[in-house]
Amino acid sequence: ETQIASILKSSELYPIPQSVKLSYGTAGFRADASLLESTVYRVGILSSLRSLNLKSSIVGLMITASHNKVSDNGVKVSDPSGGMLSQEWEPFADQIANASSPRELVSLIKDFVEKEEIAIEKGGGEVWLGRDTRPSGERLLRAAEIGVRSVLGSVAVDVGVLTTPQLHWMVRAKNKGLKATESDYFENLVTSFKCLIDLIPVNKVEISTLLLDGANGVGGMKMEVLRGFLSNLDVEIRNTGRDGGVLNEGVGADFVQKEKVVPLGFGVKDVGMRCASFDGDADRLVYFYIPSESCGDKVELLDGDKILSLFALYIKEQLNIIGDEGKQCRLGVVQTAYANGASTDYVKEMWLEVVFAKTGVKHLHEKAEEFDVGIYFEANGHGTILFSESFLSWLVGKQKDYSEGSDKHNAVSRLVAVSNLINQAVGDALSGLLLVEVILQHMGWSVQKWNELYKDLPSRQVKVEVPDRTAVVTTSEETEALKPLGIQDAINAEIKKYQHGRAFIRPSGTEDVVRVYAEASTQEDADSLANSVAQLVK
Ligand code: NG1
Ligand code: ZN
Repeated sequence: ETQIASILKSSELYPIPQSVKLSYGTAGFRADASLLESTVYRVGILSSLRSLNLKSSIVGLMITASHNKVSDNGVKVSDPSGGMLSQEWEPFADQIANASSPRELVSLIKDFVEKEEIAIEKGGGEVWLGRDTRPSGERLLRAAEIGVRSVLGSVAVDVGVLTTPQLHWMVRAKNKGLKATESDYFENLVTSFKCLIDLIPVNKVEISTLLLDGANGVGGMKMEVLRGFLSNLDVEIRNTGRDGGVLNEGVGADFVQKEKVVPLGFGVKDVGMRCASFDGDADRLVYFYIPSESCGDKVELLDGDKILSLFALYIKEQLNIIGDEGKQCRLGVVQTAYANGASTDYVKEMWLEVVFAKTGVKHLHEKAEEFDVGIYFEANGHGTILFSESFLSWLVGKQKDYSEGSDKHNAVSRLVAVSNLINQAVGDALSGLLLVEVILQHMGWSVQKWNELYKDLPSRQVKVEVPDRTAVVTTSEETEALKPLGIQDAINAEIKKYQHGRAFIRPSGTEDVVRVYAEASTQEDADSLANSVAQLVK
């Protein structure tokens, strides 16, 4: 058969490197870029099959390693809905990525096609390929194209350098029959942002400049474009990647959140200013400011939990304005074990439902979909707000019922605009930033005032390099370790020594490490608890 011949032939070009064992972890495959060509090629094949399996809906393939170092790269797949690849396909992804010969690869594909009843002979798959700014991206993108096209009759469309959420947004829009280019993406942000600005009751504050750390990656670059279309937002972009800085090195959301120190390019001159950081592919956003008592290196961090709290407050306010009918809306919050305990208490005090999911946005997203309005955030700044179709159409109906200019009409219009602004596919630093900015203007708040919503419990995260991270197995909520045997008892014994102590370990899904998280009533205690648990892991 020609199909088999086609895959056999192209796979000869991409032999699998010796001694790599890859797994489609928290966020696709990640590794040193030099090891990834065969993987990306194979994910290209998988993406074509996924598209064919879903009646030729468009699938996205993104080449990025997010916040990881510039010499790494990775690949992840966007389903036609704009969400992550269905978890049912992950085992197949693992199998083909690790197939040791072209023959084995072909036979795995053949079996899978039969099992899933994919009409491969019909052709017609379509895959959109995006990449971040990593130098290895272009070469890997070529490998993906060859993979996609080796499924005969499938087309690969190179959509260029994008943020991860842009690609997800475009895939989702295209499959809904909407306008789906990058300019449509920008236009949508600009229109809904302006709409929310126009709905601010009174302009209480003068808009101060926002300082943005672009992580020397794609996000800063895109923000420069977006800024050109926006009024009511004054943003100075640093770490754009053009001034010699290295992607994610001493910069970016992951660095700021984990180290709690200022990124390069920021310092004592910026004391008190409102600052934000993107990660390398702009699906994470955190805010911070440099407190006046610091010597310019420590930051006061406003992480994903604080962003979530701000969003929850604003949405709740709109629902309250709508009144009894608004209160029928099921507004819920999804967090992970990394959420600061103080944030969970805060949203519970607002009488919101809070549920917990495993680390990795695919898990949070799934749970957020169960609400009318589901807000999910990882502490690291990845998150968004999902609106159910039925709630959205209810809102649109109400927009007609209420008289224009009334408080209720305005509240409903704000919610509709939020649903357009905030990326419904995945967490998106650009759209998240615009929503934070508009809410702060709406409330008339400074970043300091926002930070006072609640006070974080001191926490510390460390990572431990181990020979085999899979030796650590946790419960489904990841708060307790089941293996190695006995380690949880030892961890519990450490926790007991501290006031408000909480700690857990889990194997990373994106790096070869075991992560340790600890919280306690003082920073010293949190540090010391994290360190003693790390000792147990070593
Ligand atoms: P791992 O490496 O599995 O901890 C990290 C983040 C996740 C998620 C993914 C994808 C932490 C503790 N973990 O996963 O939340 O964002 O990367 O980028 O921040
Ligand atoms: Zn990212």
